[in-house]
Amino acid sequence: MMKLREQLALYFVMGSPNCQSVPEEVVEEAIEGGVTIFQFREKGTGSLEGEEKKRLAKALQDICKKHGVPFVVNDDVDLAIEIEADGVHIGQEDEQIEFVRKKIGNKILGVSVHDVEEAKQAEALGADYLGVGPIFYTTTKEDIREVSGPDVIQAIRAHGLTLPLVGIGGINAQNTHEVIEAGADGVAVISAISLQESPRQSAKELRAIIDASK
Ligand code: TZP
Ligand code: MG
Repeated sequence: MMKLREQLALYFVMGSPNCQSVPEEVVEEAIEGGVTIFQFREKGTGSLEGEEKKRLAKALQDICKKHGVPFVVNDDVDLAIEIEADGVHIGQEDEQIEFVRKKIGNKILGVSVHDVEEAKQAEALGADYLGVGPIFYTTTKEDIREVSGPDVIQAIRAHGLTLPLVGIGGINAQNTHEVIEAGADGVAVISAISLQESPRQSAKELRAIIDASK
């Protein structure tokens, strides 16, 4: 199996509100284009709940399994455990890192951080990888903290943190190289894949830039 650091190269994050067409098709195409890890993030206006949410989660998980791509659930630790997801991703406002770790055992645990202090703390508390952002301005998430630019990634690396990490927020084909060059192992994107005319082609382009920037 690939190491987590390598699996984080092109991290596609998505839920049904982020799609213009059928979510299953978007995910399948994106993976065929070169996505290396997927996060189910069912949030925001019109998002599914309960059984409908679970049904979509399982359908997307099946697609990921078929392609050998890790399937991570955002926030919903109980859903992740119930459907035996590969991992969970939590933010600073979600359940405590130590508590989630106890619940999920050795599943992948990703934590969103905004600065060096949060990064240090998440590493110390047992995160497997960090999602750092928002790197650039984005309209995809409403309650974003201050935009940091790729410099925050450089600062985290300069403090000696070696944990695998991805940048997130406003990342696209034009600015991906800056994020990798700052020291990220990969980029996490929503709209740069989900809202493009061809998720497959967009993923393919991003993947080529990432591979060339390393
Ligand atoms: N966390 C920080 S920014 C963001 C999340 C989930 C949204 C990223 O979406 P996009 O479309 O890639 O800017
Ligand atoms: Mg969260």
